[in-house]
Amino acid sequence: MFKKKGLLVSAVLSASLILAACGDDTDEVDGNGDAGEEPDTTETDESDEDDTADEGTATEAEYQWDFVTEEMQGEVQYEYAAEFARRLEEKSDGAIEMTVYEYGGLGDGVDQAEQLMMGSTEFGIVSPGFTGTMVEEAQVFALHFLFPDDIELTQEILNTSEALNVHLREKYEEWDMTPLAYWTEGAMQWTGSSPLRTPEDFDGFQIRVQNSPLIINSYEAYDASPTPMDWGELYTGLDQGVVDGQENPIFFIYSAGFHEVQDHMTISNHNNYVAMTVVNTQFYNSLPEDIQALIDETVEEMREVGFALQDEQNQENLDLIEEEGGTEVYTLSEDERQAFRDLAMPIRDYFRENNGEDAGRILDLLEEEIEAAQ
Ligand code: 6CS
Repeated sequence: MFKKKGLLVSAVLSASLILAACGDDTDEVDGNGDAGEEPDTTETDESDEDDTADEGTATEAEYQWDFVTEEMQGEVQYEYAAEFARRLEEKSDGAIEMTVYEYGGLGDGVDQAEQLMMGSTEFGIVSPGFTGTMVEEAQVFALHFLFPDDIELTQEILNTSEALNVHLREKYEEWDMTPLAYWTEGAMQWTGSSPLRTPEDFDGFQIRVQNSPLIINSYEAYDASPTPMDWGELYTGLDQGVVDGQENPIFFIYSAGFHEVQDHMTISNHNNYVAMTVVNTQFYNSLPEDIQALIDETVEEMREVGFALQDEQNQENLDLIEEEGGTEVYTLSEDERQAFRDLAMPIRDYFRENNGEDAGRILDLLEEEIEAAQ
């Protein structure tokens, strides 16, 4: 049976935004921050006090942190964060307790990034597209055909790149967000209400994009009409023809139900969906070194967990889309991809010139690193 998850998500998001509007999420940045919203997993207590528990009451964790994600339970980001929390709680013998939030629990993607920046949440998974109007250089991830098609190699570059892990990290830290890891959620594919095989197919095509100026530029290069929208509204937007199509990794296309309201899916691999594990910078710097070490160790362990999660879900969900049969799946040939690549390449120079003082340095170095890795 088809899930109308997109509709459900819109309702959850609206309800949580009302809750958020009633709450106070301006807590101080400390080792015990709490966004003050209703958690949807483990229980937390508002008290920041240390743990001399009264007789007869359970001992409270010394650190109570929030971890916000942009996806729902069962999806890659949420499962990553839940496993991250479980490992950190175990390593700290219960001194750390984390509350993991699904998408919508603390607002939309842009709200979540802003809360991380302000320190009202400590940890989050952030898609660079939602910080596109803050960290200009982070829009490097919007560039089509930048990373290799080999997704394991792409992950290796994300793990080791100096351009990203040193220079881009510094740019994020100017906004009080420290990306601890960049990781792939899979190659991006297009879905549409009409076939998408040539750049001409994008002429006037209304494609939903995340709110990142360079993603918009990238689709304007194909003469499309890019429309920024949060994904909570996307199912309905596609269903009602507000937009004609969208881009995402396959696992998400299926789990958000977009295939239910799209007749065509194009395996284009035109970009890689990169997510970041982010911690508020001031909060992280305020922690004792042994606690920072536990976090760092968990980040390292989670690299292969995250990769395996997306790999499994992307493969399984492609099979499910094909089995359900309502969406025609078309794989672009290399020649067809080249036509898009030709139009996408000049956007790199646009990025160098328009996306912050370090855009050129970061892209040049990243291109060298990608070249060397191949
Ligand atoms: O398209 C989006 O906005 C959503 N896509 C994914 C793969 N994760 C969350 C994000 O918000």
